[in-house]
Amino acid sequence: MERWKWLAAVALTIVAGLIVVAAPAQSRVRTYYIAADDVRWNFAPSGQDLVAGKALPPRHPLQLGWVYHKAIYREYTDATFCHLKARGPHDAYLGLLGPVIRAEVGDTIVVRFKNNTRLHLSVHPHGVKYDKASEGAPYRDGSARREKSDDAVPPGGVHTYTWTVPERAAPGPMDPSSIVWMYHSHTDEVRDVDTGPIGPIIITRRGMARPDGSPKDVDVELVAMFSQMDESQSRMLTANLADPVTNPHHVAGSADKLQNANQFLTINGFDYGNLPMLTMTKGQRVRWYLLSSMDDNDFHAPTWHGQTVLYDGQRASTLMLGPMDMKVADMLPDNPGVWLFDCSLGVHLEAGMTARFAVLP
Ligand SMILES: [Cu+2]
Repeated sequence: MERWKWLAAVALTIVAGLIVVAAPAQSRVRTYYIAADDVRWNFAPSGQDLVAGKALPPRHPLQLGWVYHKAIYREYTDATFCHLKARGPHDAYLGLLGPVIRAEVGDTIVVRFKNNTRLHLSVHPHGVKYDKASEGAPYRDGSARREKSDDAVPPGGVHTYTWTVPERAAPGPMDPSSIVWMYHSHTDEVRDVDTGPIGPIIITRRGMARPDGSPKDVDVELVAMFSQMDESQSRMLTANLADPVTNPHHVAGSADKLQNANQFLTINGFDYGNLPMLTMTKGQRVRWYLLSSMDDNDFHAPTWHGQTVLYDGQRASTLMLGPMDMKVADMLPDNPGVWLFDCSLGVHLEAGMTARFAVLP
């Protein structure tokens, strides 16, 4: 072999080797089939205050009740959207949150979205990278007509959103091995979230994910969204007023008149301890993903009794969330028992922003 050919062969081998080493271990395309569905949602399905062990507070004369139509994101098994992906008992606590979308850095997330409601809705993510056809938000951004169909998917419509997960969507140097972002409808930003469609995206550091995307160094992951649901601002208010199931007392009035009596301070859509008991075992590595939504009252102070958490390298029992906040706290439960998990803002606490978690021995 001529000397130049031999050198070229060696150089090519080295370059190919470098490409193999530099490539992500196993970049995946993770596809989710998510529909927005109209469901009747009960903020307190037990009919009781399960933390205080007593009846729910009496209904205000202008309060419709505890059940409202909401548009929520639900996961289906495939593109036919015929079969709902059932949530296991361990995931029931996610309540009205949409499916947990997961990815490892380097992956691509594809959301095939179907709108089964009567409203125009979209899917807008935080953190991950998208182009204008996958942003899910209408505004004057100079985008072309063909890049607009993601902005507001009509009733019965479908749209495919594609998001990549570059390093800037990943846990930063001070973050733990995974972090949380949100996705939500953004056709009418504040009122969409009062209507219901919102969910978590969990991104795991490259090399730290199990095949399903969850972080290898965590045993239990819990997502908790602290949210004021203002049903007077919901885009389903008219439907709620008209439905005898959601309006059995025939309440009537404008959104302004109904506002104070129809606001709910919820964790994952549950009030007064109705969030299914969160369960963990002493010594497990537990990661809490804490979210808040975007109403005027969405300042929250999630507080754990009986244990502590590590947040941002600091030990804490209470954190502060502002609107659309997304925080991660790690817990090593060492204290078996049933413990309070609530919002420490007095007015929220009194409005039933309370839940419990159990640490098994
Ligand atoms: Cu609060």
